[in-house]
Amino acid sequence: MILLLSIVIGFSVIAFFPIFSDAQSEPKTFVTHSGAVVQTSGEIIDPLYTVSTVEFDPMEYLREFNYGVVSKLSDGTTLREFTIIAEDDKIMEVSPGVFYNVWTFNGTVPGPTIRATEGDLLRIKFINNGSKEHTMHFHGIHPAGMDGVFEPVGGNGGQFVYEFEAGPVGVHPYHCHVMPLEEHIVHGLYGVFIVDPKEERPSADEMVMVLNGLDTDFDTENNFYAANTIPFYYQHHPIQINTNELIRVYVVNMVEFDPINNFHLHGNLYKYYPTGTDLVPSFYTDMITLSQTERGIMEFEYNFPGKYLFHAHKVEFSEKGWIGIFLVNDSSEKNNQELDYGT
Ligand SMILES: [Cu+2]
Repeated sequence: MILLLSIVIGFSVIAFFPIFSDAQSEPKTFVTHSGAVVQTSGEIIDPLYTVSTVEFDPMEYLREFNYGVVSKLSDGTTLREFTIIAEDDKIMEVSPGVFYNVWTFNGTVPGPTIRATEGDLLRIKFINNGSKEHTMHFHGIHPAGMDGVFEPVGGNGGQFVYEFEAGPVGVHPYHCHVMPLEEHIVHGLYGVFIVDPKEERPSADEMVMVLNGLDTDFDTENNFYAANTIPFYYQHHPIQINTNELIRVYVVNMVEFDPINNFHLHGNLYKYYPTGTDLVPSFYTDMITLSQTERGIMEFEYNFPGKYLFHAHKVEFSEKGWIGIFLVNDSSEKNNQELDYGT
């Protein structure tokens, strides 16, 4: 009996040794599903329940463009400087009661929309405050050493400066390119990079939609889908636009695990510029299908006011969150109202 007991104790010590061996590290606070606050200095493989949370407002993200700190070089070139900080220990409540460990660029998923004009010089100071190695890999044209693949940036403050000329014109993704790549992308290390043509596109109400999926149980299948991270957000908070006003949507598909995604617009058709590299549209359609990191620019305007859905026509995706509404306000009515108020 004593022998058996000592075997059991011995086994327990071996089994739990990895936890106790880390006991000298800082205690961390976690919140369980029932709301209990737990402290442990043990190793947490995936810190789902840390109290360090991030907030994300899809309505703010939608029309927010980061042009960087702008200056001129002696040869007249525009220099745009950005600071991007990666972290990988935060959680976000992506849907009521659903907490997800997000890995972020500048605290959000997606990261900031970086915007420049073709030919500008971009200087991006990348700081990795995560615990794992991360990088920034931009789609587009740049030297090999700026590709963010073979230059992993160490965690806990590692730094790298990416410097390259903005190009080609279009809409491109950027994302971390550290292996396992799927893991680094699905946790949220991606964002949009817009390169404007030197001769500006016509003025429009512009917005960015990143189509993404959330694998909240880590089984390499998405449990939720969204435009801009929060499932059903734009259905509950319709995007307000005006009749007879040009709308330009920069759309990027970052869904992993599923081979395709798509974008269907109701009550209208849009001009579609694949990758945004051409100034002449390739299609006039109400439906595009996108594979991983495929992207483009959509342009349309509504003549009739009212509520119009937009969603994945892969219905499973729309039923799991990738659906929204454009609330089209009658711009002539608005003008009339303004006139009425004035008299
Ligand atoms: Cu990474």
